[in-house]
Amino acid sequence: MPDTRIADVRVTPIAFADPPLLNNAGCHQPFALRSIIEVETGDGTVGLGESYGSQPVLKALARVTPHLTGLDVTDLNGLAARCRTHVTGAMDAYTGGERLLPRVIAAIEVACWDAYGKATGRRVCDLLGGQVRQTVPFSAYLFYKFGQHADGTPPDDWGEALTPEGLVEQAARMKALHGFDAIKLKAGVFEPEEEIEGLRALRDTFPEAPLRIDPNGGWSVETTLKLSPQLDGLVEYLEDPTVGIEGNARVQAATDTPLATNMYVVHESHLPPNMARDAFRVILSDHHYWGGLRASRELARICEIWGLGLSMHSNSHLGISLAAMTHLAAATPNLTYDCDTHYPWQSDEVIEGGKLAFTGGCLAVPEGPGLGVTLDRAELARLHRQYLACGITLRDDATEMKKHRPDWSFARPKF
Ligand code: GKR
Ligand code: MG
Repeated sequence: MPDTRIADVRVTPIAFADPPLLNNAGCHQPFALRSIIEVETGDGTVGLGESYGSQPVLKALARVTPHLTGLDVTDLNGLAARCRTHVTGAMDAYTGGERLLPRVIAAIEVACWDAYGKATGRRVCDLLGGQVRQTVPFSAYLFYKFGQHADGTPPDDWGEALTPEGLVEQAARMKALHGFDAIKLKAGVFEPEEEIEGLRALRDTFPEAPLRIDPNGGWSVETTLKLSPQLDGLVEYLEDPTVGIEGNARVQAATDTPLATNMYVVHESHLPPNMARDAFRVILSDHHYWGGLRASRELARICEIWGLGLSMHSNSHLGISLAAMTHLAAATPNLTYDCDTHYPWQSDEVIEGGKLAFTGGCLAVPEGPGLGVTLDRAELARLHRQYLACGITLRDDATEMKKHRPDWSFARPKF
């Protein structure tokens, strides 16, 4: 029997290059932050996790990790209890307004699953209940974007995309490179009519592609009610058009197009009010903030019972997160839409063998035990140096946007 008790937990903050992508909150900074988690067991097995890299999450992880020694990697209840004890005090420090505890549990939990899989020769999707699909479909995630960062960093090779033509070009490239079927447009940036014009251009060019639009709560209820007839039949779902459960319930009552969310149903406490108000009919789950892979499987079951659609949200991320998302999706029977991923926007990588490759818009479950990926230690060290050098410790899209457009100001809803 392998010794699967935790002997050591290491957390390494990293920064990787990120293009100037636009959203309702502003513009992406030149570097995005992540943390790489290594859980080492008594027999020397190392399990991997990838999570947020902002200061509050790093601080909370630093509080918890010294207290995990001796815990079995299969004892997820024990992990949650220890995190609960040690994260509470740090919560006040988390200014993002997001819940820290499920993020911290998730960060370590994924590495525990990987360690257990590696120690026993099992894949994580098998441990999660068994593989129900050979490959996992992902969507082309389009962003309006500037051609270059404000700091003068050399331009990326995607170029500027601020018009319908720019979006079509971006989608064509994304499809040619990765074969994605569904297309998601990150919106809430320009006047909604302009963004819908972009969607129509995508529809004209890709008549078969399922489309989605995500203004991140950037539209008022009134604006959304006015525009939603134009979206009926054009999009497969409308993602977080306006703010909050109440506002979105008003929109959902007026349209047959399902509303989806990764903003307002992000914790179990949001599920009952969502069901009571029939606000969102699709949950875009994310194991990084739902408390990990086990909690995400439970969420999937809840969605199945209550007749909610289910797919996956993403943030800027690297290959360990993508591998975890793929194992989870492969073991989730009721995945009803193609998953989101920012992965094509990232050129840096922290796993051996470089970037994972999509085929026909889908990713096969990485081969091998656990998550099926291993750390490229030289790249980890380089991205950690990049973290130390870049000086970014918190994601701040608003400040970044003001460097490009000094008159810009944040508002949600904005239009
Ligand atoms: O990367 O700019 C972005 C996205 O807007 C991200 O922050 C969102 O969390 O992808 C996400 C979403 O679907 O809302
Ligand atoms: Mg979203």
